[in-house]
Amino acid sequence: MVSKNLGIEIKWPKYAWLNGSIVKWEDAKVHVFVHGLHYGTGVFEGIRGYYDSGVMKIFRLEDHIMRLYRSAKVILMDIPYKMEELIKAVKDVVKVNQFRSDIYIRPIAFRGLGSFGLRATNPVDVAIIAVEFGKYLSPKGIRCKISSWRKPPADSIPVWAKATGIYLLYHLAAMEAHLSGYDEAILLDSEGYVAEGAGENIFIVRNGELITPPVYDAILEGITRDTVIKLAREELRLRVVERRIRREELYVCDEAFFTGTAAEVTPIVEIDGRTIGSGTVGEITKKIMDLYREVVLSRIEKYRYWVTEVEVEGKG
Ligand code: PY5
Repeated sequence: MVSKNLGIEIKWPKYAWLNGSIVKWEDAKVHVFVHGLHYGTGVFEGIRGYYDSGVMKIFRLEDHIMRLYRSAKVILMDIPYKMEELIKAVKDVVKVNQFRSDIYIRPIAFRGLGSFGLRATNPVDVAIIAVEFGKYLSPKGIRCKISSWRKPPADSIPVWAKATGIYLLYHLAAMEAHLSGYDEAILLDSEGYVAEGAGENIFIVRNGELITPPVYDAILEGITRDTVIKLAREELRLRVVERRIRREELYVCDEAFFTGTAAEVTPIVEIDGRTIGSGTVGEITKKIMDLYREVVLSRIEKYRYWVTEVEVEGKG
């Protein structure tokens, strides 16, 4: 059907963390009958680690782990570890792999093996995977397409939870955009307002102001979104407004960009065939991209509390 694999190629790491222990990559396995595989009953996170001379700088680790627990609560799932245990597990898996470049960390918790059917509350399996990972989308600017796949209304599947089942929608949206020759999808909500990208929050710039959909809309409460709002207000003294955005407003804005752990701050230079601003990286977008880079590398004292440093230099 789709002949070309459009995914990201990954070099397998040496180890992962599964249900309480570090295991060899080849042994990080679960049974085909796990509940999460069949019904999407899982929650996950995406966290970045930036390699900087012998140290892995993990960005907003605690905030990501906290969101994992919030997502689990929404889908009625208890994670069988304390938050501190998972934070330590992330550090352990990063350390043991002795990475020498930037990484992406994927904690995941899902209902495992036990009984069958939609009322099953099977024991929860937890894994933490870390892989070498570079850029996700081009920092030179990307071309987007409004997806024909919509966000569900507020009384449907909970988009606030970063739950595995919901990502079928985003997979379909991203595939549609790619198969139509675009880099990424933008999803509208059930009323037709702009929600977010397939794996990113969205911002526009109009008359020097930043505008982004509010968290009560059908979006994920992004940690990069929160970072950018704070940096724009506190460091760049910009006005940031959280309000609904119409599709037409996207076409005529001065600048637009995505935020996300994988996407970081990615400029959007075209939407549905309309050039955004000058068609290159906007001035405010550039400032935010540069500032974000400084912050994740813990070069700015005030925001060092967001960065967890793990020594990865060792023998071997
Ligand atoms: N919206 C959606 C639907 C997302 O999947 C993500 C993160 C974001 C917004 C941004 O959230 P944050 O800034 O907290 O990362 N997406 C994942 C990521 O790690 C990738 C999923 C494929 O960036």
